Amino acid sequence: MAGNGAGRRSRGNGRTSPENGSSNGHDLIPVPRASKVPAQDSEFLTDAQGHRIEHTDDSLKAGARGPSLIEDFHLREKITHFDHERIPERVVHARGVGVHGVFESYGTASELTCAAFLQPEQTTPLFVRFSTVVGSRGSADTVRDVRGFAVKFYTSEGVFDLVGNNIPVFFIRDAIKFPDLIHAAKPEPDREVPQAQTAHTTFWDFVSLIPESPHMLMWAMSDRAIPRSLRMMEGFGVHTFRLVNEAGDTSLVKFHWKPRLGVHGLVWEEAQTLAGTDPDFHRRDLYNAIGAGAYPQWELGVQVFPDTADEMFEGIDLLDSTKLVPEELAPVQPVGLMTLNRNPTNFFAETEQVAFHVGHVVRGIDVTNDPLMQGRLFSYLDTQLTRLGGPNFAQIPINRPTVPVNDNHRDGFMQQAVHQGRTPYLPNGVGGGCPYLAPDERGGYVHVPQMVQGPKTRERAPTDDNLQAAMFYRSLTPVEQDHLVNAFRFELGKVDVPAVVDRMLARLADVDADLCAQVAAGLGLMAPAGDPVGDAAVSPALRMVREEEYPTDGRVVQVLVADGGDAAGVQLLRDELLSAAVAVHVVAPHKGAIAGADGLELTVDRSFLTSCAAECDALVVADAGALLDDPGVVSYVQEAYRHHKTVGAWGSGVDLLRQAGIGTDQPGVAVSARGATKTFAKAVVTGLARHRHWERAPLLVLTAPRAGSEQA
Ligand code: HDE
Repeated sequence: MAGNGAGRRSRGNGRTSPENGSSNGHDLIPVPRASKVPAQDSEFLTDAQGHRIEHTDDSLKAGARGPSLIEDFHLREKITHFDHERIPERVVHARGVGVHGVFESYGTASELTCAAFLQPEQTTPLFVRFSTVVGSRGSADTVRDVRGFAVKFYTSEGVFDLVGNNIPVFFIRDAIKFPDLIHAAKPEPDREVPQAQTAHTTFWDFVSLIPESPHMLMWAMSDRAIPRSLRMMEGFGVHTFRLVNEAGDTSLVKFHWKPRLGVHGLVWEEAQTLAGTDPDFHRRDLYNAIGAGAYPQWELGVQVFPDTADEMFEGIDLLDSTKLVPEELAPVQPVGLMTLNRNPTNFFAETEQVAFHVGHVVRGIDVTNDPLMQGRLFSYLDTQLTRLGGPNFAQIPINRPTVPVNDNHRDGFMQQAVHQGRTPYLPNGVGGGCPYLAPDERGGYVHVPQMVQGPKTRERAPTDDNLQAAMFYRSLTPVEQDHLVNAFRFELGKVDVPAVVDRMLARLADVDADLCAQVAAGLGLMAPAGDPVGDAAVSPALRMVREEEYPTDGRVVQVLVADGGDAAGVQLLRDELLSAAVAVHVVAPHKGAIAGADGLELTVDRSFLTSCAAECDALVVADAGALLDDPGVVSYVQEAYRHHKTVGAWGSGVDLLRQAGIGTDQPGVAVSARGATKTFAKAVVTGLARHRHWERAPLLVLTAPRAGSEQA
């Protein structure tokens, strides 16, 4: 017997629930077929009505050459269903990839919240969908964009969705501006270009007119917006949430996901190359890593703030989603571990149909008054009605809670349940008062009774919009700043209305004078004099580039080799790297297999035609004379080196490095005089653990004269 609280005793009115099920519950009478959606359980091909089909290659025709007959019900059903296979893509975050996983609670949040899944020793299944924001469903993975980081926890108290991004702040402070922002960022409506890009006039026109945008723009122009892998991104709940514990005490928190593999970006040139050579780069990377057992992990953590009447912390407005709280002021306290460990078996059923909603919260977690969050609370439910064709999307398998449901909702398009009984309403007497209301102590959701009052107004709270933008820029390492400057140059370089560029430079001048001067120099313009932020605190936690070593799980090493090369050496290297959870791709002039000098055959994973250096984290040139003659291979190796990757070689491979102008004494360059030894493999792994060797790149700083300065 399922659902409906059958067998539970109600509190309060003293009535017991009906022994044989309620008069209004789900599936109380066994319904053999209706509760099981027919899909693929016949050994014979059938039509949707279960009729076995004896022929599906030719339509029913009057004679072998037609015409086709309209009475061919199999033809009509097949084509009709095909015609309706697509659903509307998401209006934003259309391109995404989903994966299953599990969350293990450390129990450290139990003082803060009564949410069951955050109590000690709780394990909760979940589904994550990562996404880009601007592009269509078929767009490339590696475009410069914010990444969605949405997690659906199937908790023992119902579904909790943490619908976040990989950037902790947002472009706007009020949901009413969201349609404007997205209209400006999406392809321009007259010609529908460009695809999946913010590098165009209307985006910069809009954001340069929005006072609160500079902080988010810094993040969006940083390498955070071109992640190396979805496995190497932080995640943020962005808004402040309110937690409630069993005693009813509340605190304000911001959620953070910290990846075990560190936070790493591509370099811009790689991102662009990959968009052409492998538009599915991130999707493939995640799928392959999970398939290979290199399960990515993130720690969930919270920054905790006292729930004061003004909802401020250290002068920072906790209801303003364009602000973050530096981790130096409020450290992130770990509360659990997420492991992604299972790829979906059907993209449409799971990744495409999953429906997240900021309003899917569980007892112990409440929303706040942030005007951005409030708008989202409306939007997510609303958008699914169109996208998933009606109000019954919670019955789609990927969206179903794992707990019994008895919602009194009835009917609607695509209703899957065969409801029983006469009383889908409350209160009722005829149905025995079922389903019962759950008081707080039986898990009923209770909103925090926060006092809210104020005049009706369309005002916005006062804030400093440039301070944290300056903090972000000034907190970065020089190499990160350099990338950010170049991103602004690229994006503004694609704007075809000069007044928009001038206005954006003026905005940057109010953030940081050097930043503005460098961007202006790249555009061949004077830097306007602004009113830059004076002293801004610096937050080292905002840096991606750190003096750390990271796990190498799922990293990719390409080994270049040709016929007559040291196949045994490649095999040894591959075994050593595999034991460090590193994937090895053998790249050779042709597909199939190469014959080593030692007579050993080596299977080739990619030819030079089907791979590029942007797809690897490190590159090793094996002892293979034939490669030396190919100038294409020289530039292939140069590209990996130019992108600061670990590069290695042995035997004649070392000559190829020299030919490419790569000094073998440079950081992150591993060469071996004794072939592919274990020590050599170890040096490659050590290099990989650094992600990149930025110290190889001297920065060339180009600065424009400033208006009003002597140079001008
Ligand atoms: Fe979303 N957003 N959003 N958003 N958002 C959607 O919901 C919206 C915002 C985010 O993988 C839509 O199901 C408004 C912030 C993610 O399925 C839609 C506002 C953050 C995803 C919507 C925002 C997000 C969405 C489109 C301004 C980070 C993908 C399809 C207030 C905290 C979820 C859908 C998935 C998707 C509305 C701003 C994250 C239209 C109105 C801020 C990760 O409902």
